[in-house]
Amino acid sequence: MSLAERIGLAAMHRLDPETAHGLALRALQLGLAPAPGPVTSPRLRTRLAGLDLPNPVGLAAGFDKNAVAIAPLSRAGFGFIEVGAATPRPQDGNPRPRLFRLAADRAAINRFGFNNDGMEAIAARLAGRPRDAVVGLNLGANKDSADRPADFARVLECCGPHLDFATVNVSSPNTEKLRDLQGKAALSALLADVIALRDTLPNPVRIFLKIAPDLDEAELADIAEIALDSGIDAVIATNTTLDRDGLHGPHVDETGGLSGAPLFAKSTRVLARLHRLTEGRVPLVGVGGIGSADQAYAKIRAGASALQLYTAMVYHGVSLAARIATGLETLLTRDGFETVADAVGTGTG
Ligand code: FMN
Repeated sequence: MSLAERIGLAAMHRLDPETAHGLALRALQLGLAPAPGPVTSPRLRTRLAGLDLPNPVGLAAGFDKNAVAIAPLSRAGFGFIEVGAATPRPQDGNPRPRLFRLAADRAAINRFGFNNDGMEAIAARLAGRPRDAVVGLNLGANKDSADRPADFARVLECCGPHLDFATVNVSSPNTEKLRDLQGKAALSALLADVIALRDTLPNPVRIFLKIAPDLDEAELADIAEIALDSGIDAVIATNTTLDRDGLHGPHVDETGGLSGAPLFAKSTRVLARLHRLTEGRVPLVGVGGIGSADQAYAKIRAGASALQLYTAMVYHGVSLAARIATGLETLLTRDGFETVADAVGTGTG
């Protein structure tokens, strides 16, 4: 991390976390954040569900909810970017405060509740996205919607022409009853509708499914079956957790989803389990608690074809993505892997 980034982060941590996040996005838009350009090499270049990535380190949903900083983020070293969640109508989300830093735990708790500018504003921004970046959108449903499954299809219809992939997010803990859509029957029906809509789009949009880390063994087996049968292109494991095990505080009693370091082990277990259950036949995106190249590598060895991160950047800056990609190259070289793909799932025994 550069001295300027270190000073910037120290100053940000004196502010309320949501205000600091707004400033970080503003700094990106103004070109004040690090922009090493795409970090890539023959070893790091990889494919995710048919998408060519310069490196496997992606930006997780929720950081750029309104798609305001895609171009600078794509210059910050990420191999791919997921924006959103977007809902059909604009939505304020839950009252503030709704984002908490747990610095002692290198973690965060959020209960934003899908605050966003709505699909039309987001589609207009996506239309101006850089074409050489890989960009996806996290699909959400309005809190007061009478038909939440239909919301996912509506957002996809509106924004799809500008996307490389779209993520069906039924795993946010911050919209009541949203996670009920992870049940087998509801999820199969929802994905069938989304895929039918996708097939009407002029461009090939990959459909990803993002799951919670709090699923039990039977629920995970159902997800694996759906992943194999529904025609989706990849699964993102995982979203934030409701667990509060082993935290040091403060803020541990806040409601919402926990992300960052304490999520690493749990989300990696779910990833490895899903890799085994699907016998490596469904591309997986590993997300949850990645803060170092070693952790990124562990997710790849547990079965991830690509990665995403968010919370560790709160503590280590946006330049972390480039540092992790560079560190991954070193680890792959050390262990004799010529490509990322060669290492996928090699640590699952
Ligand atoms: N995940 C989604 O699928 N949709 C969202 O809108 C979304 N918003 C988030 C907002 C915040 C403030 C945070 C911290 C996370 C959000 N996430 C969202 C979850 C992240 O995409 C990611 O799955 C999770 O934070 C675990 O990764 P991490 O430990 O690297 O942060």
